[in-house]
Amino acid sequence: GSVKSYAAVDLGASSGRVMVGRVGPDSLELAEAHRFPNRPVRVPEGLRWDVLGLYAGVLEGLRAAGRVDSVGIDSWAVDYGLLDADGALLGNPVHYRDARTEGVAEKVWASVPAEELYGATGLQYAPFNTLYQLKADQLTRADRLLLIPDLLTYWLTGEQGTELTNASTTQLIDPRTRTWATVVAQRLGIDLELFAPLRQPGDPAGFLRPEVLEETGLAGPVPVTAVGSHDTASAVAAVPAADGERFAYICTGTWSLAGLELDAPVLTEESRAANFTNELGLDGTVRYLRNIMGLWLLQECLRAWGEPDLGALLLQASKSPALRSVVDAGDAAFLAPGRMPERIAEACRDSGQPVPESPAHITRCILDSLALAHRRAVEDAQRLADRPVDVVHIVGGGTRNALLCQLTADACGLPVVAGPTEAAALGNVLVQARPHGLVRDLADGRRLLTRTQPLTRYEPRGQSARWREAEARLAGA
Ligand code: LFR
Repeated sequence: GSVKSYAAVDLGASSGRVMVGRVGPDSLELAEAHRFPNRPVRVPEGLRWDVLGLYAGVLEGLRAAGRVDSVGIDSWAVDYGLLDADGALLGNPVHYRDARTEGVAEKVWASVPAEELYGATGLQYAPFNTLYQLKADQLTRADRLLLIPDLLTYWLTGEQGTELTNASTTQLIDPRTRTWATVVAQRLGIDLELFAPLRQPGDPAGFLRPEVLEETGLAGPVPVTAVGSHDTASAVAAVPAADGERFAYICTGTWSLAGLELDAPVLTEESRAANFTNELGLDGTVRYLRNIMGLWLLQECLRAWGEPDLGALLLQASKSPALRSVVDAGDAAFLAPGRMPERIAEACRDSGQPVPESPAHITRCILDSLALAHRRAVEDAQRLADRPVDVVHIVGGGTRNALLCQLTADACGLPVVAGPTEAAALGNVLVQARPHGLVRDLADGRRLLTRTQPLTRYEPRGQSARWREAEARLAGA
């Protein structure tokens, strides 16, 4: 028939899921086949991903998904597995929150100054960019590096590649030419032969191996399609913007990724100083955005508090005094796990603000701070790219948090359109539907989303003076 089914594997920092998207000429439905936790593991040598556990979850999900016309995988960015000459994995992939990259960037900048690196790669500074991780690793036995989605694709199909949107987070891609930054790599002594050839979203990535078919009970052949394998690239592809709409987006989840979709990178010194990144999106686009700590701040507090009921906590937070204390939710000081309520309290104390004590007050502080960081990112992006917007789209897990959406509308002084929640999986599905002629391009996919996905609109409540005051308070701190 004309309706096709796609399995979208979407791996986030705290959970993985296999979703089944059914796409027809004028229909798009998404259902969950399997969801599993993603628990980073702390061993004596540091923080590691349980990548075999994730792969087992993927196989279980494919079994639950049943007959599909193709499979696509996206995940968080920057991390990778190293393989030996026989293609065997050398150790567990290191978690981007691991401390081994401390001080590495400074050493890299001694060879290629930060300004030059930004001019060549357009990537924000983050201690975990693949480039810095590579410089912290022992590579002597490594023959090949595969980014996480490419590693899982390799295990499914036996074929190796490096998908472009995720490759753009390595700091080894030139966002103008959309290929390897060979000069930078050379100057830093990084052998680009370590990487498998680049693959574009929409490219075929092989077929499920016979052993995988057997384990999942699927009948072959089942093709795997390269999608925007960086979860944020897939999520941005699923921003339900109307034709011609001038929009900013915020992809919410463990992180908030806030910015604009552009057709060319912004590589100015001002942009570097503001720590905006130029990651690559679908169809020649650039994801011009800033990383904000996101709901990680709340997730870590919930963990510290023994996982209380979130709904009740958010209700209390909504009744707590607004903007009493705010912290800089863009601050890399919040990157590492542990002691989050204390760290937030300390940040408030150090900046001379009231110290939030109760979980409700700390939660309110986090949500106010996130909304404020959203406001700053949306404003900075418009100014730095010279591209004004009329609306902010929020996609991802944070769309379930009505308070965060409303506060973001208030802080930005712009209407917020919230949804879809499973944006990354939808963006993944929409790319898989392209080879079947069901979706032509980004705009076509977005038309389908606006027609089929439930969206919630939040109007700003006209309190811009209060947000300006909070912003000034933070800047003065
Ligand atoms: C979001 C995300 C961000 C990236 C961070 C680390 O899931 O992919 O885009 O900066 O995780 O990989």
